[in-house]
Amino acid sequence: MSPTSARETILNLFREASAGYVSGAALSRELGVSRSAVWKQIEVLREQGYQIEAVPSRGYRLLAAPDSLRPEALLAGLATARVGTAIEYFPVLESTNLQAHACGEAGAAEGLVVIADRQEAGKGRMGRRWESPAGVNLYASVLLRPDLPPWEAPQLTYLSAVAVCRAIDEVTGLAAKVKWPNDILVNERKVAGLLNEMSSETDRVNFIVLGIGVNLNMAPDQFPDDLRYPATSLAIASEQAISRLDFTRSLLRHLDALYAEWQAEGLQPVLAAWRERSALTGREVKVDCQNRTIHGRVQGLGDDGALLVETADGTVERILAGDVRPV
Ligand code: BT5
Repeated sequence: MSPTSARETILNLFREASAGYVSGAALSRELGVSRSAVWKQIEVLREQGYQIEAVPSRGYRLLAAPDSLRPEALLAGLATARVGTAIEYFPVLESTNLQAHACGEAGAAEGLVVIADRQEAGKGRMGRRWESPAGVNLYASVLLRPDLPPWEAPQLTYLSAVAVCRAIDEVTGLAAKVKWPNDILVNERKVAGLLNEMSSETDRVNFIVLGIGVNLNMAPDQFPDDLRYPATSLAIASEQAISRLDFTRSLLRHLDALYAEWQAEGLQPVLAAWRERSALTGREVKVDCQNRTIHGRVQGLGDDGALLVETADGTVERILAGDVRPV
């Protein structure tokens, strides 16, 4: 058993014991190692910020856990089938998408999740920047290897959008909405952004990286001044601190369930869930496409995921890529 999975098992046993004691003998039996080897891993957990009490006749007891996104904390009791089967955590990365892409090139299995506490060059779409301060938010990239032609890869953006909304609902009770194609809004402000990238052959996807950035505890003074769209964090919107660990575990579970549903039943259930949360349906918008700007009213989402916008002369435009804002 690797030291990381040993610590995952220890945290799992603490979780099962609620606030009770777990004996040193039980730990050494579960881990299949000596009691001094158990103690060594307890010391590592303490260095990571876990407060663990040791009482000679009773064993160990977890008093407080840090809001850590390390694999051992995330994986304990996670029980997902595919998303999060492996987790890599870094205190700092240029971009989790770049790291996950490199892992994909190197042959990593599907389900790998790359997480960073901070990004030095967090990527938005079209070369834009994603503000990624340390200690407050979630920056994650999930590696998937669906059997798919490249032109169908954008389907997975809808899947990650719905998963983020469900995690927001579950953890905060706030009603999260989706703004086509890749923004998640709370109270009309952007709280999360998605950046999905892929590696492909002409007719087959090698792998897809689902990049997910969620503003969890970001404070008002941590946002850049020149935002393209009004932004917020879940802590600002809900007026309470958000556990990064709870949020991330919830997100990985929803992603896992949606990915399984998508593979079994195709895109339509995901699109139905997306449509229910559409922030802009029925509203007047301006859409900036690469070479033109369209004004009109959002009708909804086509079955292929295109945004349908009805212009003043009654034409319905099918938009596959662009930036939308309400007017
Ligand atoms: C996005 O781009 O919304 C996609 C963001 C994806 C970020 C994740 S983090 C994990 C993974 N690894 C990466 O390197 N990236 C992904 P876009 O729609 O282009 O929005 C970018 C614009 O949003 C910027 O130009 C800013 O105006 C604004 N912005 C920057 N940081 C923000 C933040 N933290 N919250 C809200 N808005 C932000």
